[in-house]
Amino acid sequence: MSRPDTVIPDDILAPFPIVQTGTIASGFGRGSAELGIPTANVPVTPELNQLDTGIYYGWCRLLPRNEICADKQRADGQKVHFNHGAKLAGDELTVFPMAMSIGWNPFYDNTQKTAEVHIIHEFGDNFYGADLRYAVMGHIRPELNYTTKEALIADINLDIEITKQALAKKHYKEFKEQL
Ligand code: RBF
Ligand code: MG
Repeated sequence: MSRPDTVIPDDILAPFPIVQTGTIASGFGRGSAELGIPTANVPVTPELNQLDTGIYYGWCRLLPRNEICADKQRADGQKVHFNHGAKLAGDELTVFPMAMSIGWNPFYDNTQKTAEVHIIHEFGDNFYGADLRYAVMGHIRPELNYTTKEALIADINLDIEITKQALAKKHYKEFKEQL
């Protein structure tokens, strides 16, 4: 299947917005290391499960959790430091646009459904274990498989551009203030 065009509606259409809060877990470590596109992995809630698997745009805000820092291990043994967002400061605590993937990552053949948020901002530090409050505002495209990593990266970059364009529209901008 090739990538279908994204239609950005002139209003916020049901079932959107879907507003959720979830604690950020560590994923496979592929987003940053392999793709250069870090993602915050959040729980697949029943509300997300009702959506078709695919790529979505929306708003999000990081909420530090008052918890003791701890190291956790990934499935591959790699250590991950959970600071629960203690290093976040200033504008890092404001609302950002996000491009979100919900599904099975066909390019990687995952056996578990995941929900991953790429926050469109460059952060100074990691924030594993922080909470993420987010609003899914609209649909971009279905999940696709790719023959190369570069093709996947190119499509994610296009998703990021579509997200910025969509959220610049009045009806979405207005919602930003509510998150
Ligand atoms: N993985 C896929 O296998 N197919 C996709 O079409 C796909 N689209 C994505 C779009 C966005 C905006 C993001 C953030 C991720 C996407 N991914 C996709 C998931 C990607 O493979 C995953 O983030 C990394 O493997 C890290 O877990
Ligand atoms: Mg991730």
